[in-house]
Amino acid sequence: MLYPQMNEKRTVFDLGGLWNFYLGGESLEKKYLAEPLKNPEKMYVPASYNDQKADKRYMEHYGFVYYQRYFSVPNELKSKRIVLRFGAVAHKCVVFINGKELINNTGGFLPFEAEIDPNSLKEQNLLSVAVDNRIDLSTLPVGNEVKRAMFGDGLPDFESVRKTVIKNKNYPNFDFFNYCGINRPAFIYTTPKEYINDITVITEIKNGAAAVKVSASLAGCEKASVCVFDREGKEIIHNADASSEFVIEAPRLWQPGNAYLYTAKVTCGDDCYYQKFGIRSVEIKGDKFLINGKPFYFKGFGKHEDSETHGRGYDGALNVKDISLMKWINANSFRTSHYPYAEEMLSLCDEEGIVVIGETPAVGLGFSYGNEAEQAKLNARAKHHKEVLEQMIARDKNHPCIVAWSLANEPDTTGDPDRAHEYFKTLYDLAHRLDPQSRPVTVVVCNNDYVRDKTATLSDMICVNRYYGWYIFAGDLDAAKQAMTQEMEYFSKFGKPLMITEYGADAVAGIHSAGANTFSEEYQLEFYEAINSVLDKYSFVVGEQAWNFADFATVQGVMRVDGNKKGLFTRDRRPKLAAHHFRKRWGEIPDFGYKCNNKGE
Ligand code: GCB
Repeated sequence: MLYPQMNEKRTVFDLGGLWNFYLGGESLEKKYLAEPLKNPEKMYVPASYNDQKADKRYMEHYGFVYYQRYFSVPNELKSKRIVLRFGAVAHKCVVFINGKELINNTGGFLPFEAEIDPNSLKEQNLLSVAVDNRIDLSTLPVGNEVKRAMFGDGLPDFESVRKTVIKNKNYPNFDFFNYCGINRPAFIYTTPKEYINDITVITEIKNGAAAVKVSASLAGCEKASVCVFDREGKEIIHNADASSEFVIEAPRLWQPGNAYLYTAKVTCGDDCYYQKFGIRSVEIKGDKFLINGKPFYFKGFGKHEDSETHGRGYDGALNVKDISLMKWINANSFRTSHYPYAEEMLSLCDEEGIVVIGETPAVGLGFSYGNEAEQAKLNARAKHHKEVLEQMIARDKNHPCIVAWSLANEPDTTGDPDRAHEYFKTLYDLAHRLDPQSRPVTVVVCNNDYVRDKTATLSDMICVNRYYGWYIFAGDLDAAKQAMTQEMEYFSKFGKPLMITEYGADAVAGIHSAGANTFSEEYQLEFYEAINSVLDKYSFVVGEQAWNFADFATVQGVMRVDGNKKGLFTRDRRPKLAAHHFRKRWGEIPDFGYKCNNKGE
């Protein structure tokens, strides 16, 4: 799916800014879509709504909210194809224009769009969006469905409290705050009536040259042609046929930390689109992960789209800061844990040479729920999982920064190992079939009884989240090292590359302890020193991504001190003690050839 673009044939109008807003209830009320809201509040778009107001009703909301604004389209553009596009609205929404439904969407992390009939437009048009933030067993990410208080087992029966006092609310089966709303940029854009619908770029490096194919899916117009420009804007390929392959001699490669992007201008009839692309290869060979033929070592993070006030909303300045901090700490990569990130962030990573593993929003997956109704929800979720995988690859396929796909984070693959194997086999096959660049595919696992897992054999690279020294053996780093060693010994037998996609300990910034007690910055530092000393012993371990880049918001509860504090940076992006350890360590670990002999093995 192409990102909206302003060029000589296309226009884009940004719908960001102040919208009218109303906090609704559990059922959809069409009057708030069809008619202008009375005495509306103001809410900023793009951003989550939860943290924009002081009142906790916005944080605790369960159900629908309504957004409205007016827009106009200049008369001279009414002969064009006019499209309304949202980057992401979490989690379900219905969109009305002038009292009529235009589109609805399920899934909070990927774009969707619909054509607007120019004849339906007036001078001022009412655009309304109803957004539902509820999560359950059928959604991704997964929500639990118990109306329960945070009381432990074995306490008196609080049934009557549950029934009367405790409001319905979301119980995320995942560890990040369920920030919702119009989280990413919304646009109206125009194209000619006959237009370029999609572009796919495939590159192959052969004997120092690059074979490139830029194919276009066309709507109405016939036969597209391609010109390619280098980074300085010099035309290096003139009017190639979009259906055939051409060669770029002595290409400049896209490399981690040293990005180089070309631009393909695709023209068809009266339309054109400028598609950036990079030339790089990605491949798994034995137990190595190769980028441009060389063994790459992942140094970086699991992250979140999370910040004060914006919540999960798109914040371009913060993204620039985060990438700059990654360079400061000598990281080269991150995983889009636990959902596809904004397209704008991936474009930034393309430019900055940051390596990304793209993850679907499948977090919190279990496979064995009791009754029939729950089973039906699981089936709906399985279908949705395929849809989001398909949409994510369609959206992100051309980004050189993306080098692998993660199908899910920490599904329960050992409760019913055969069922999990069957479930993921379908998804692995689908991802391999859909990706024109054949990137490696993985599932990020974290099972305590990991020997029961049967999905590791399906993965191209094994990805493990592990918290020895925190959830298991908290405060005992000798035991943690031994348990980690035991697990690495087990996985070394698969003959595949393995990456630690999460490990970490909460550290509350400013808590210090000479004895390195849990929750202190010293403990977080010693935790990483201990676990890293184990990882360094195994050459099949091709990467370490600390959990997390920065502190982030979660649900309230006794497990979290004002959110998850496993960040190497605070939520406002100040480095903790352990950040300095990584800055030094990663400064000494090269991007390529770490733990390899001089043959790169
Ligand atoms: C995990 C999850 C991540 C959590 C983290 C933690 O295994 O993948 O979403 O935030 O642990 O800190 O507990």
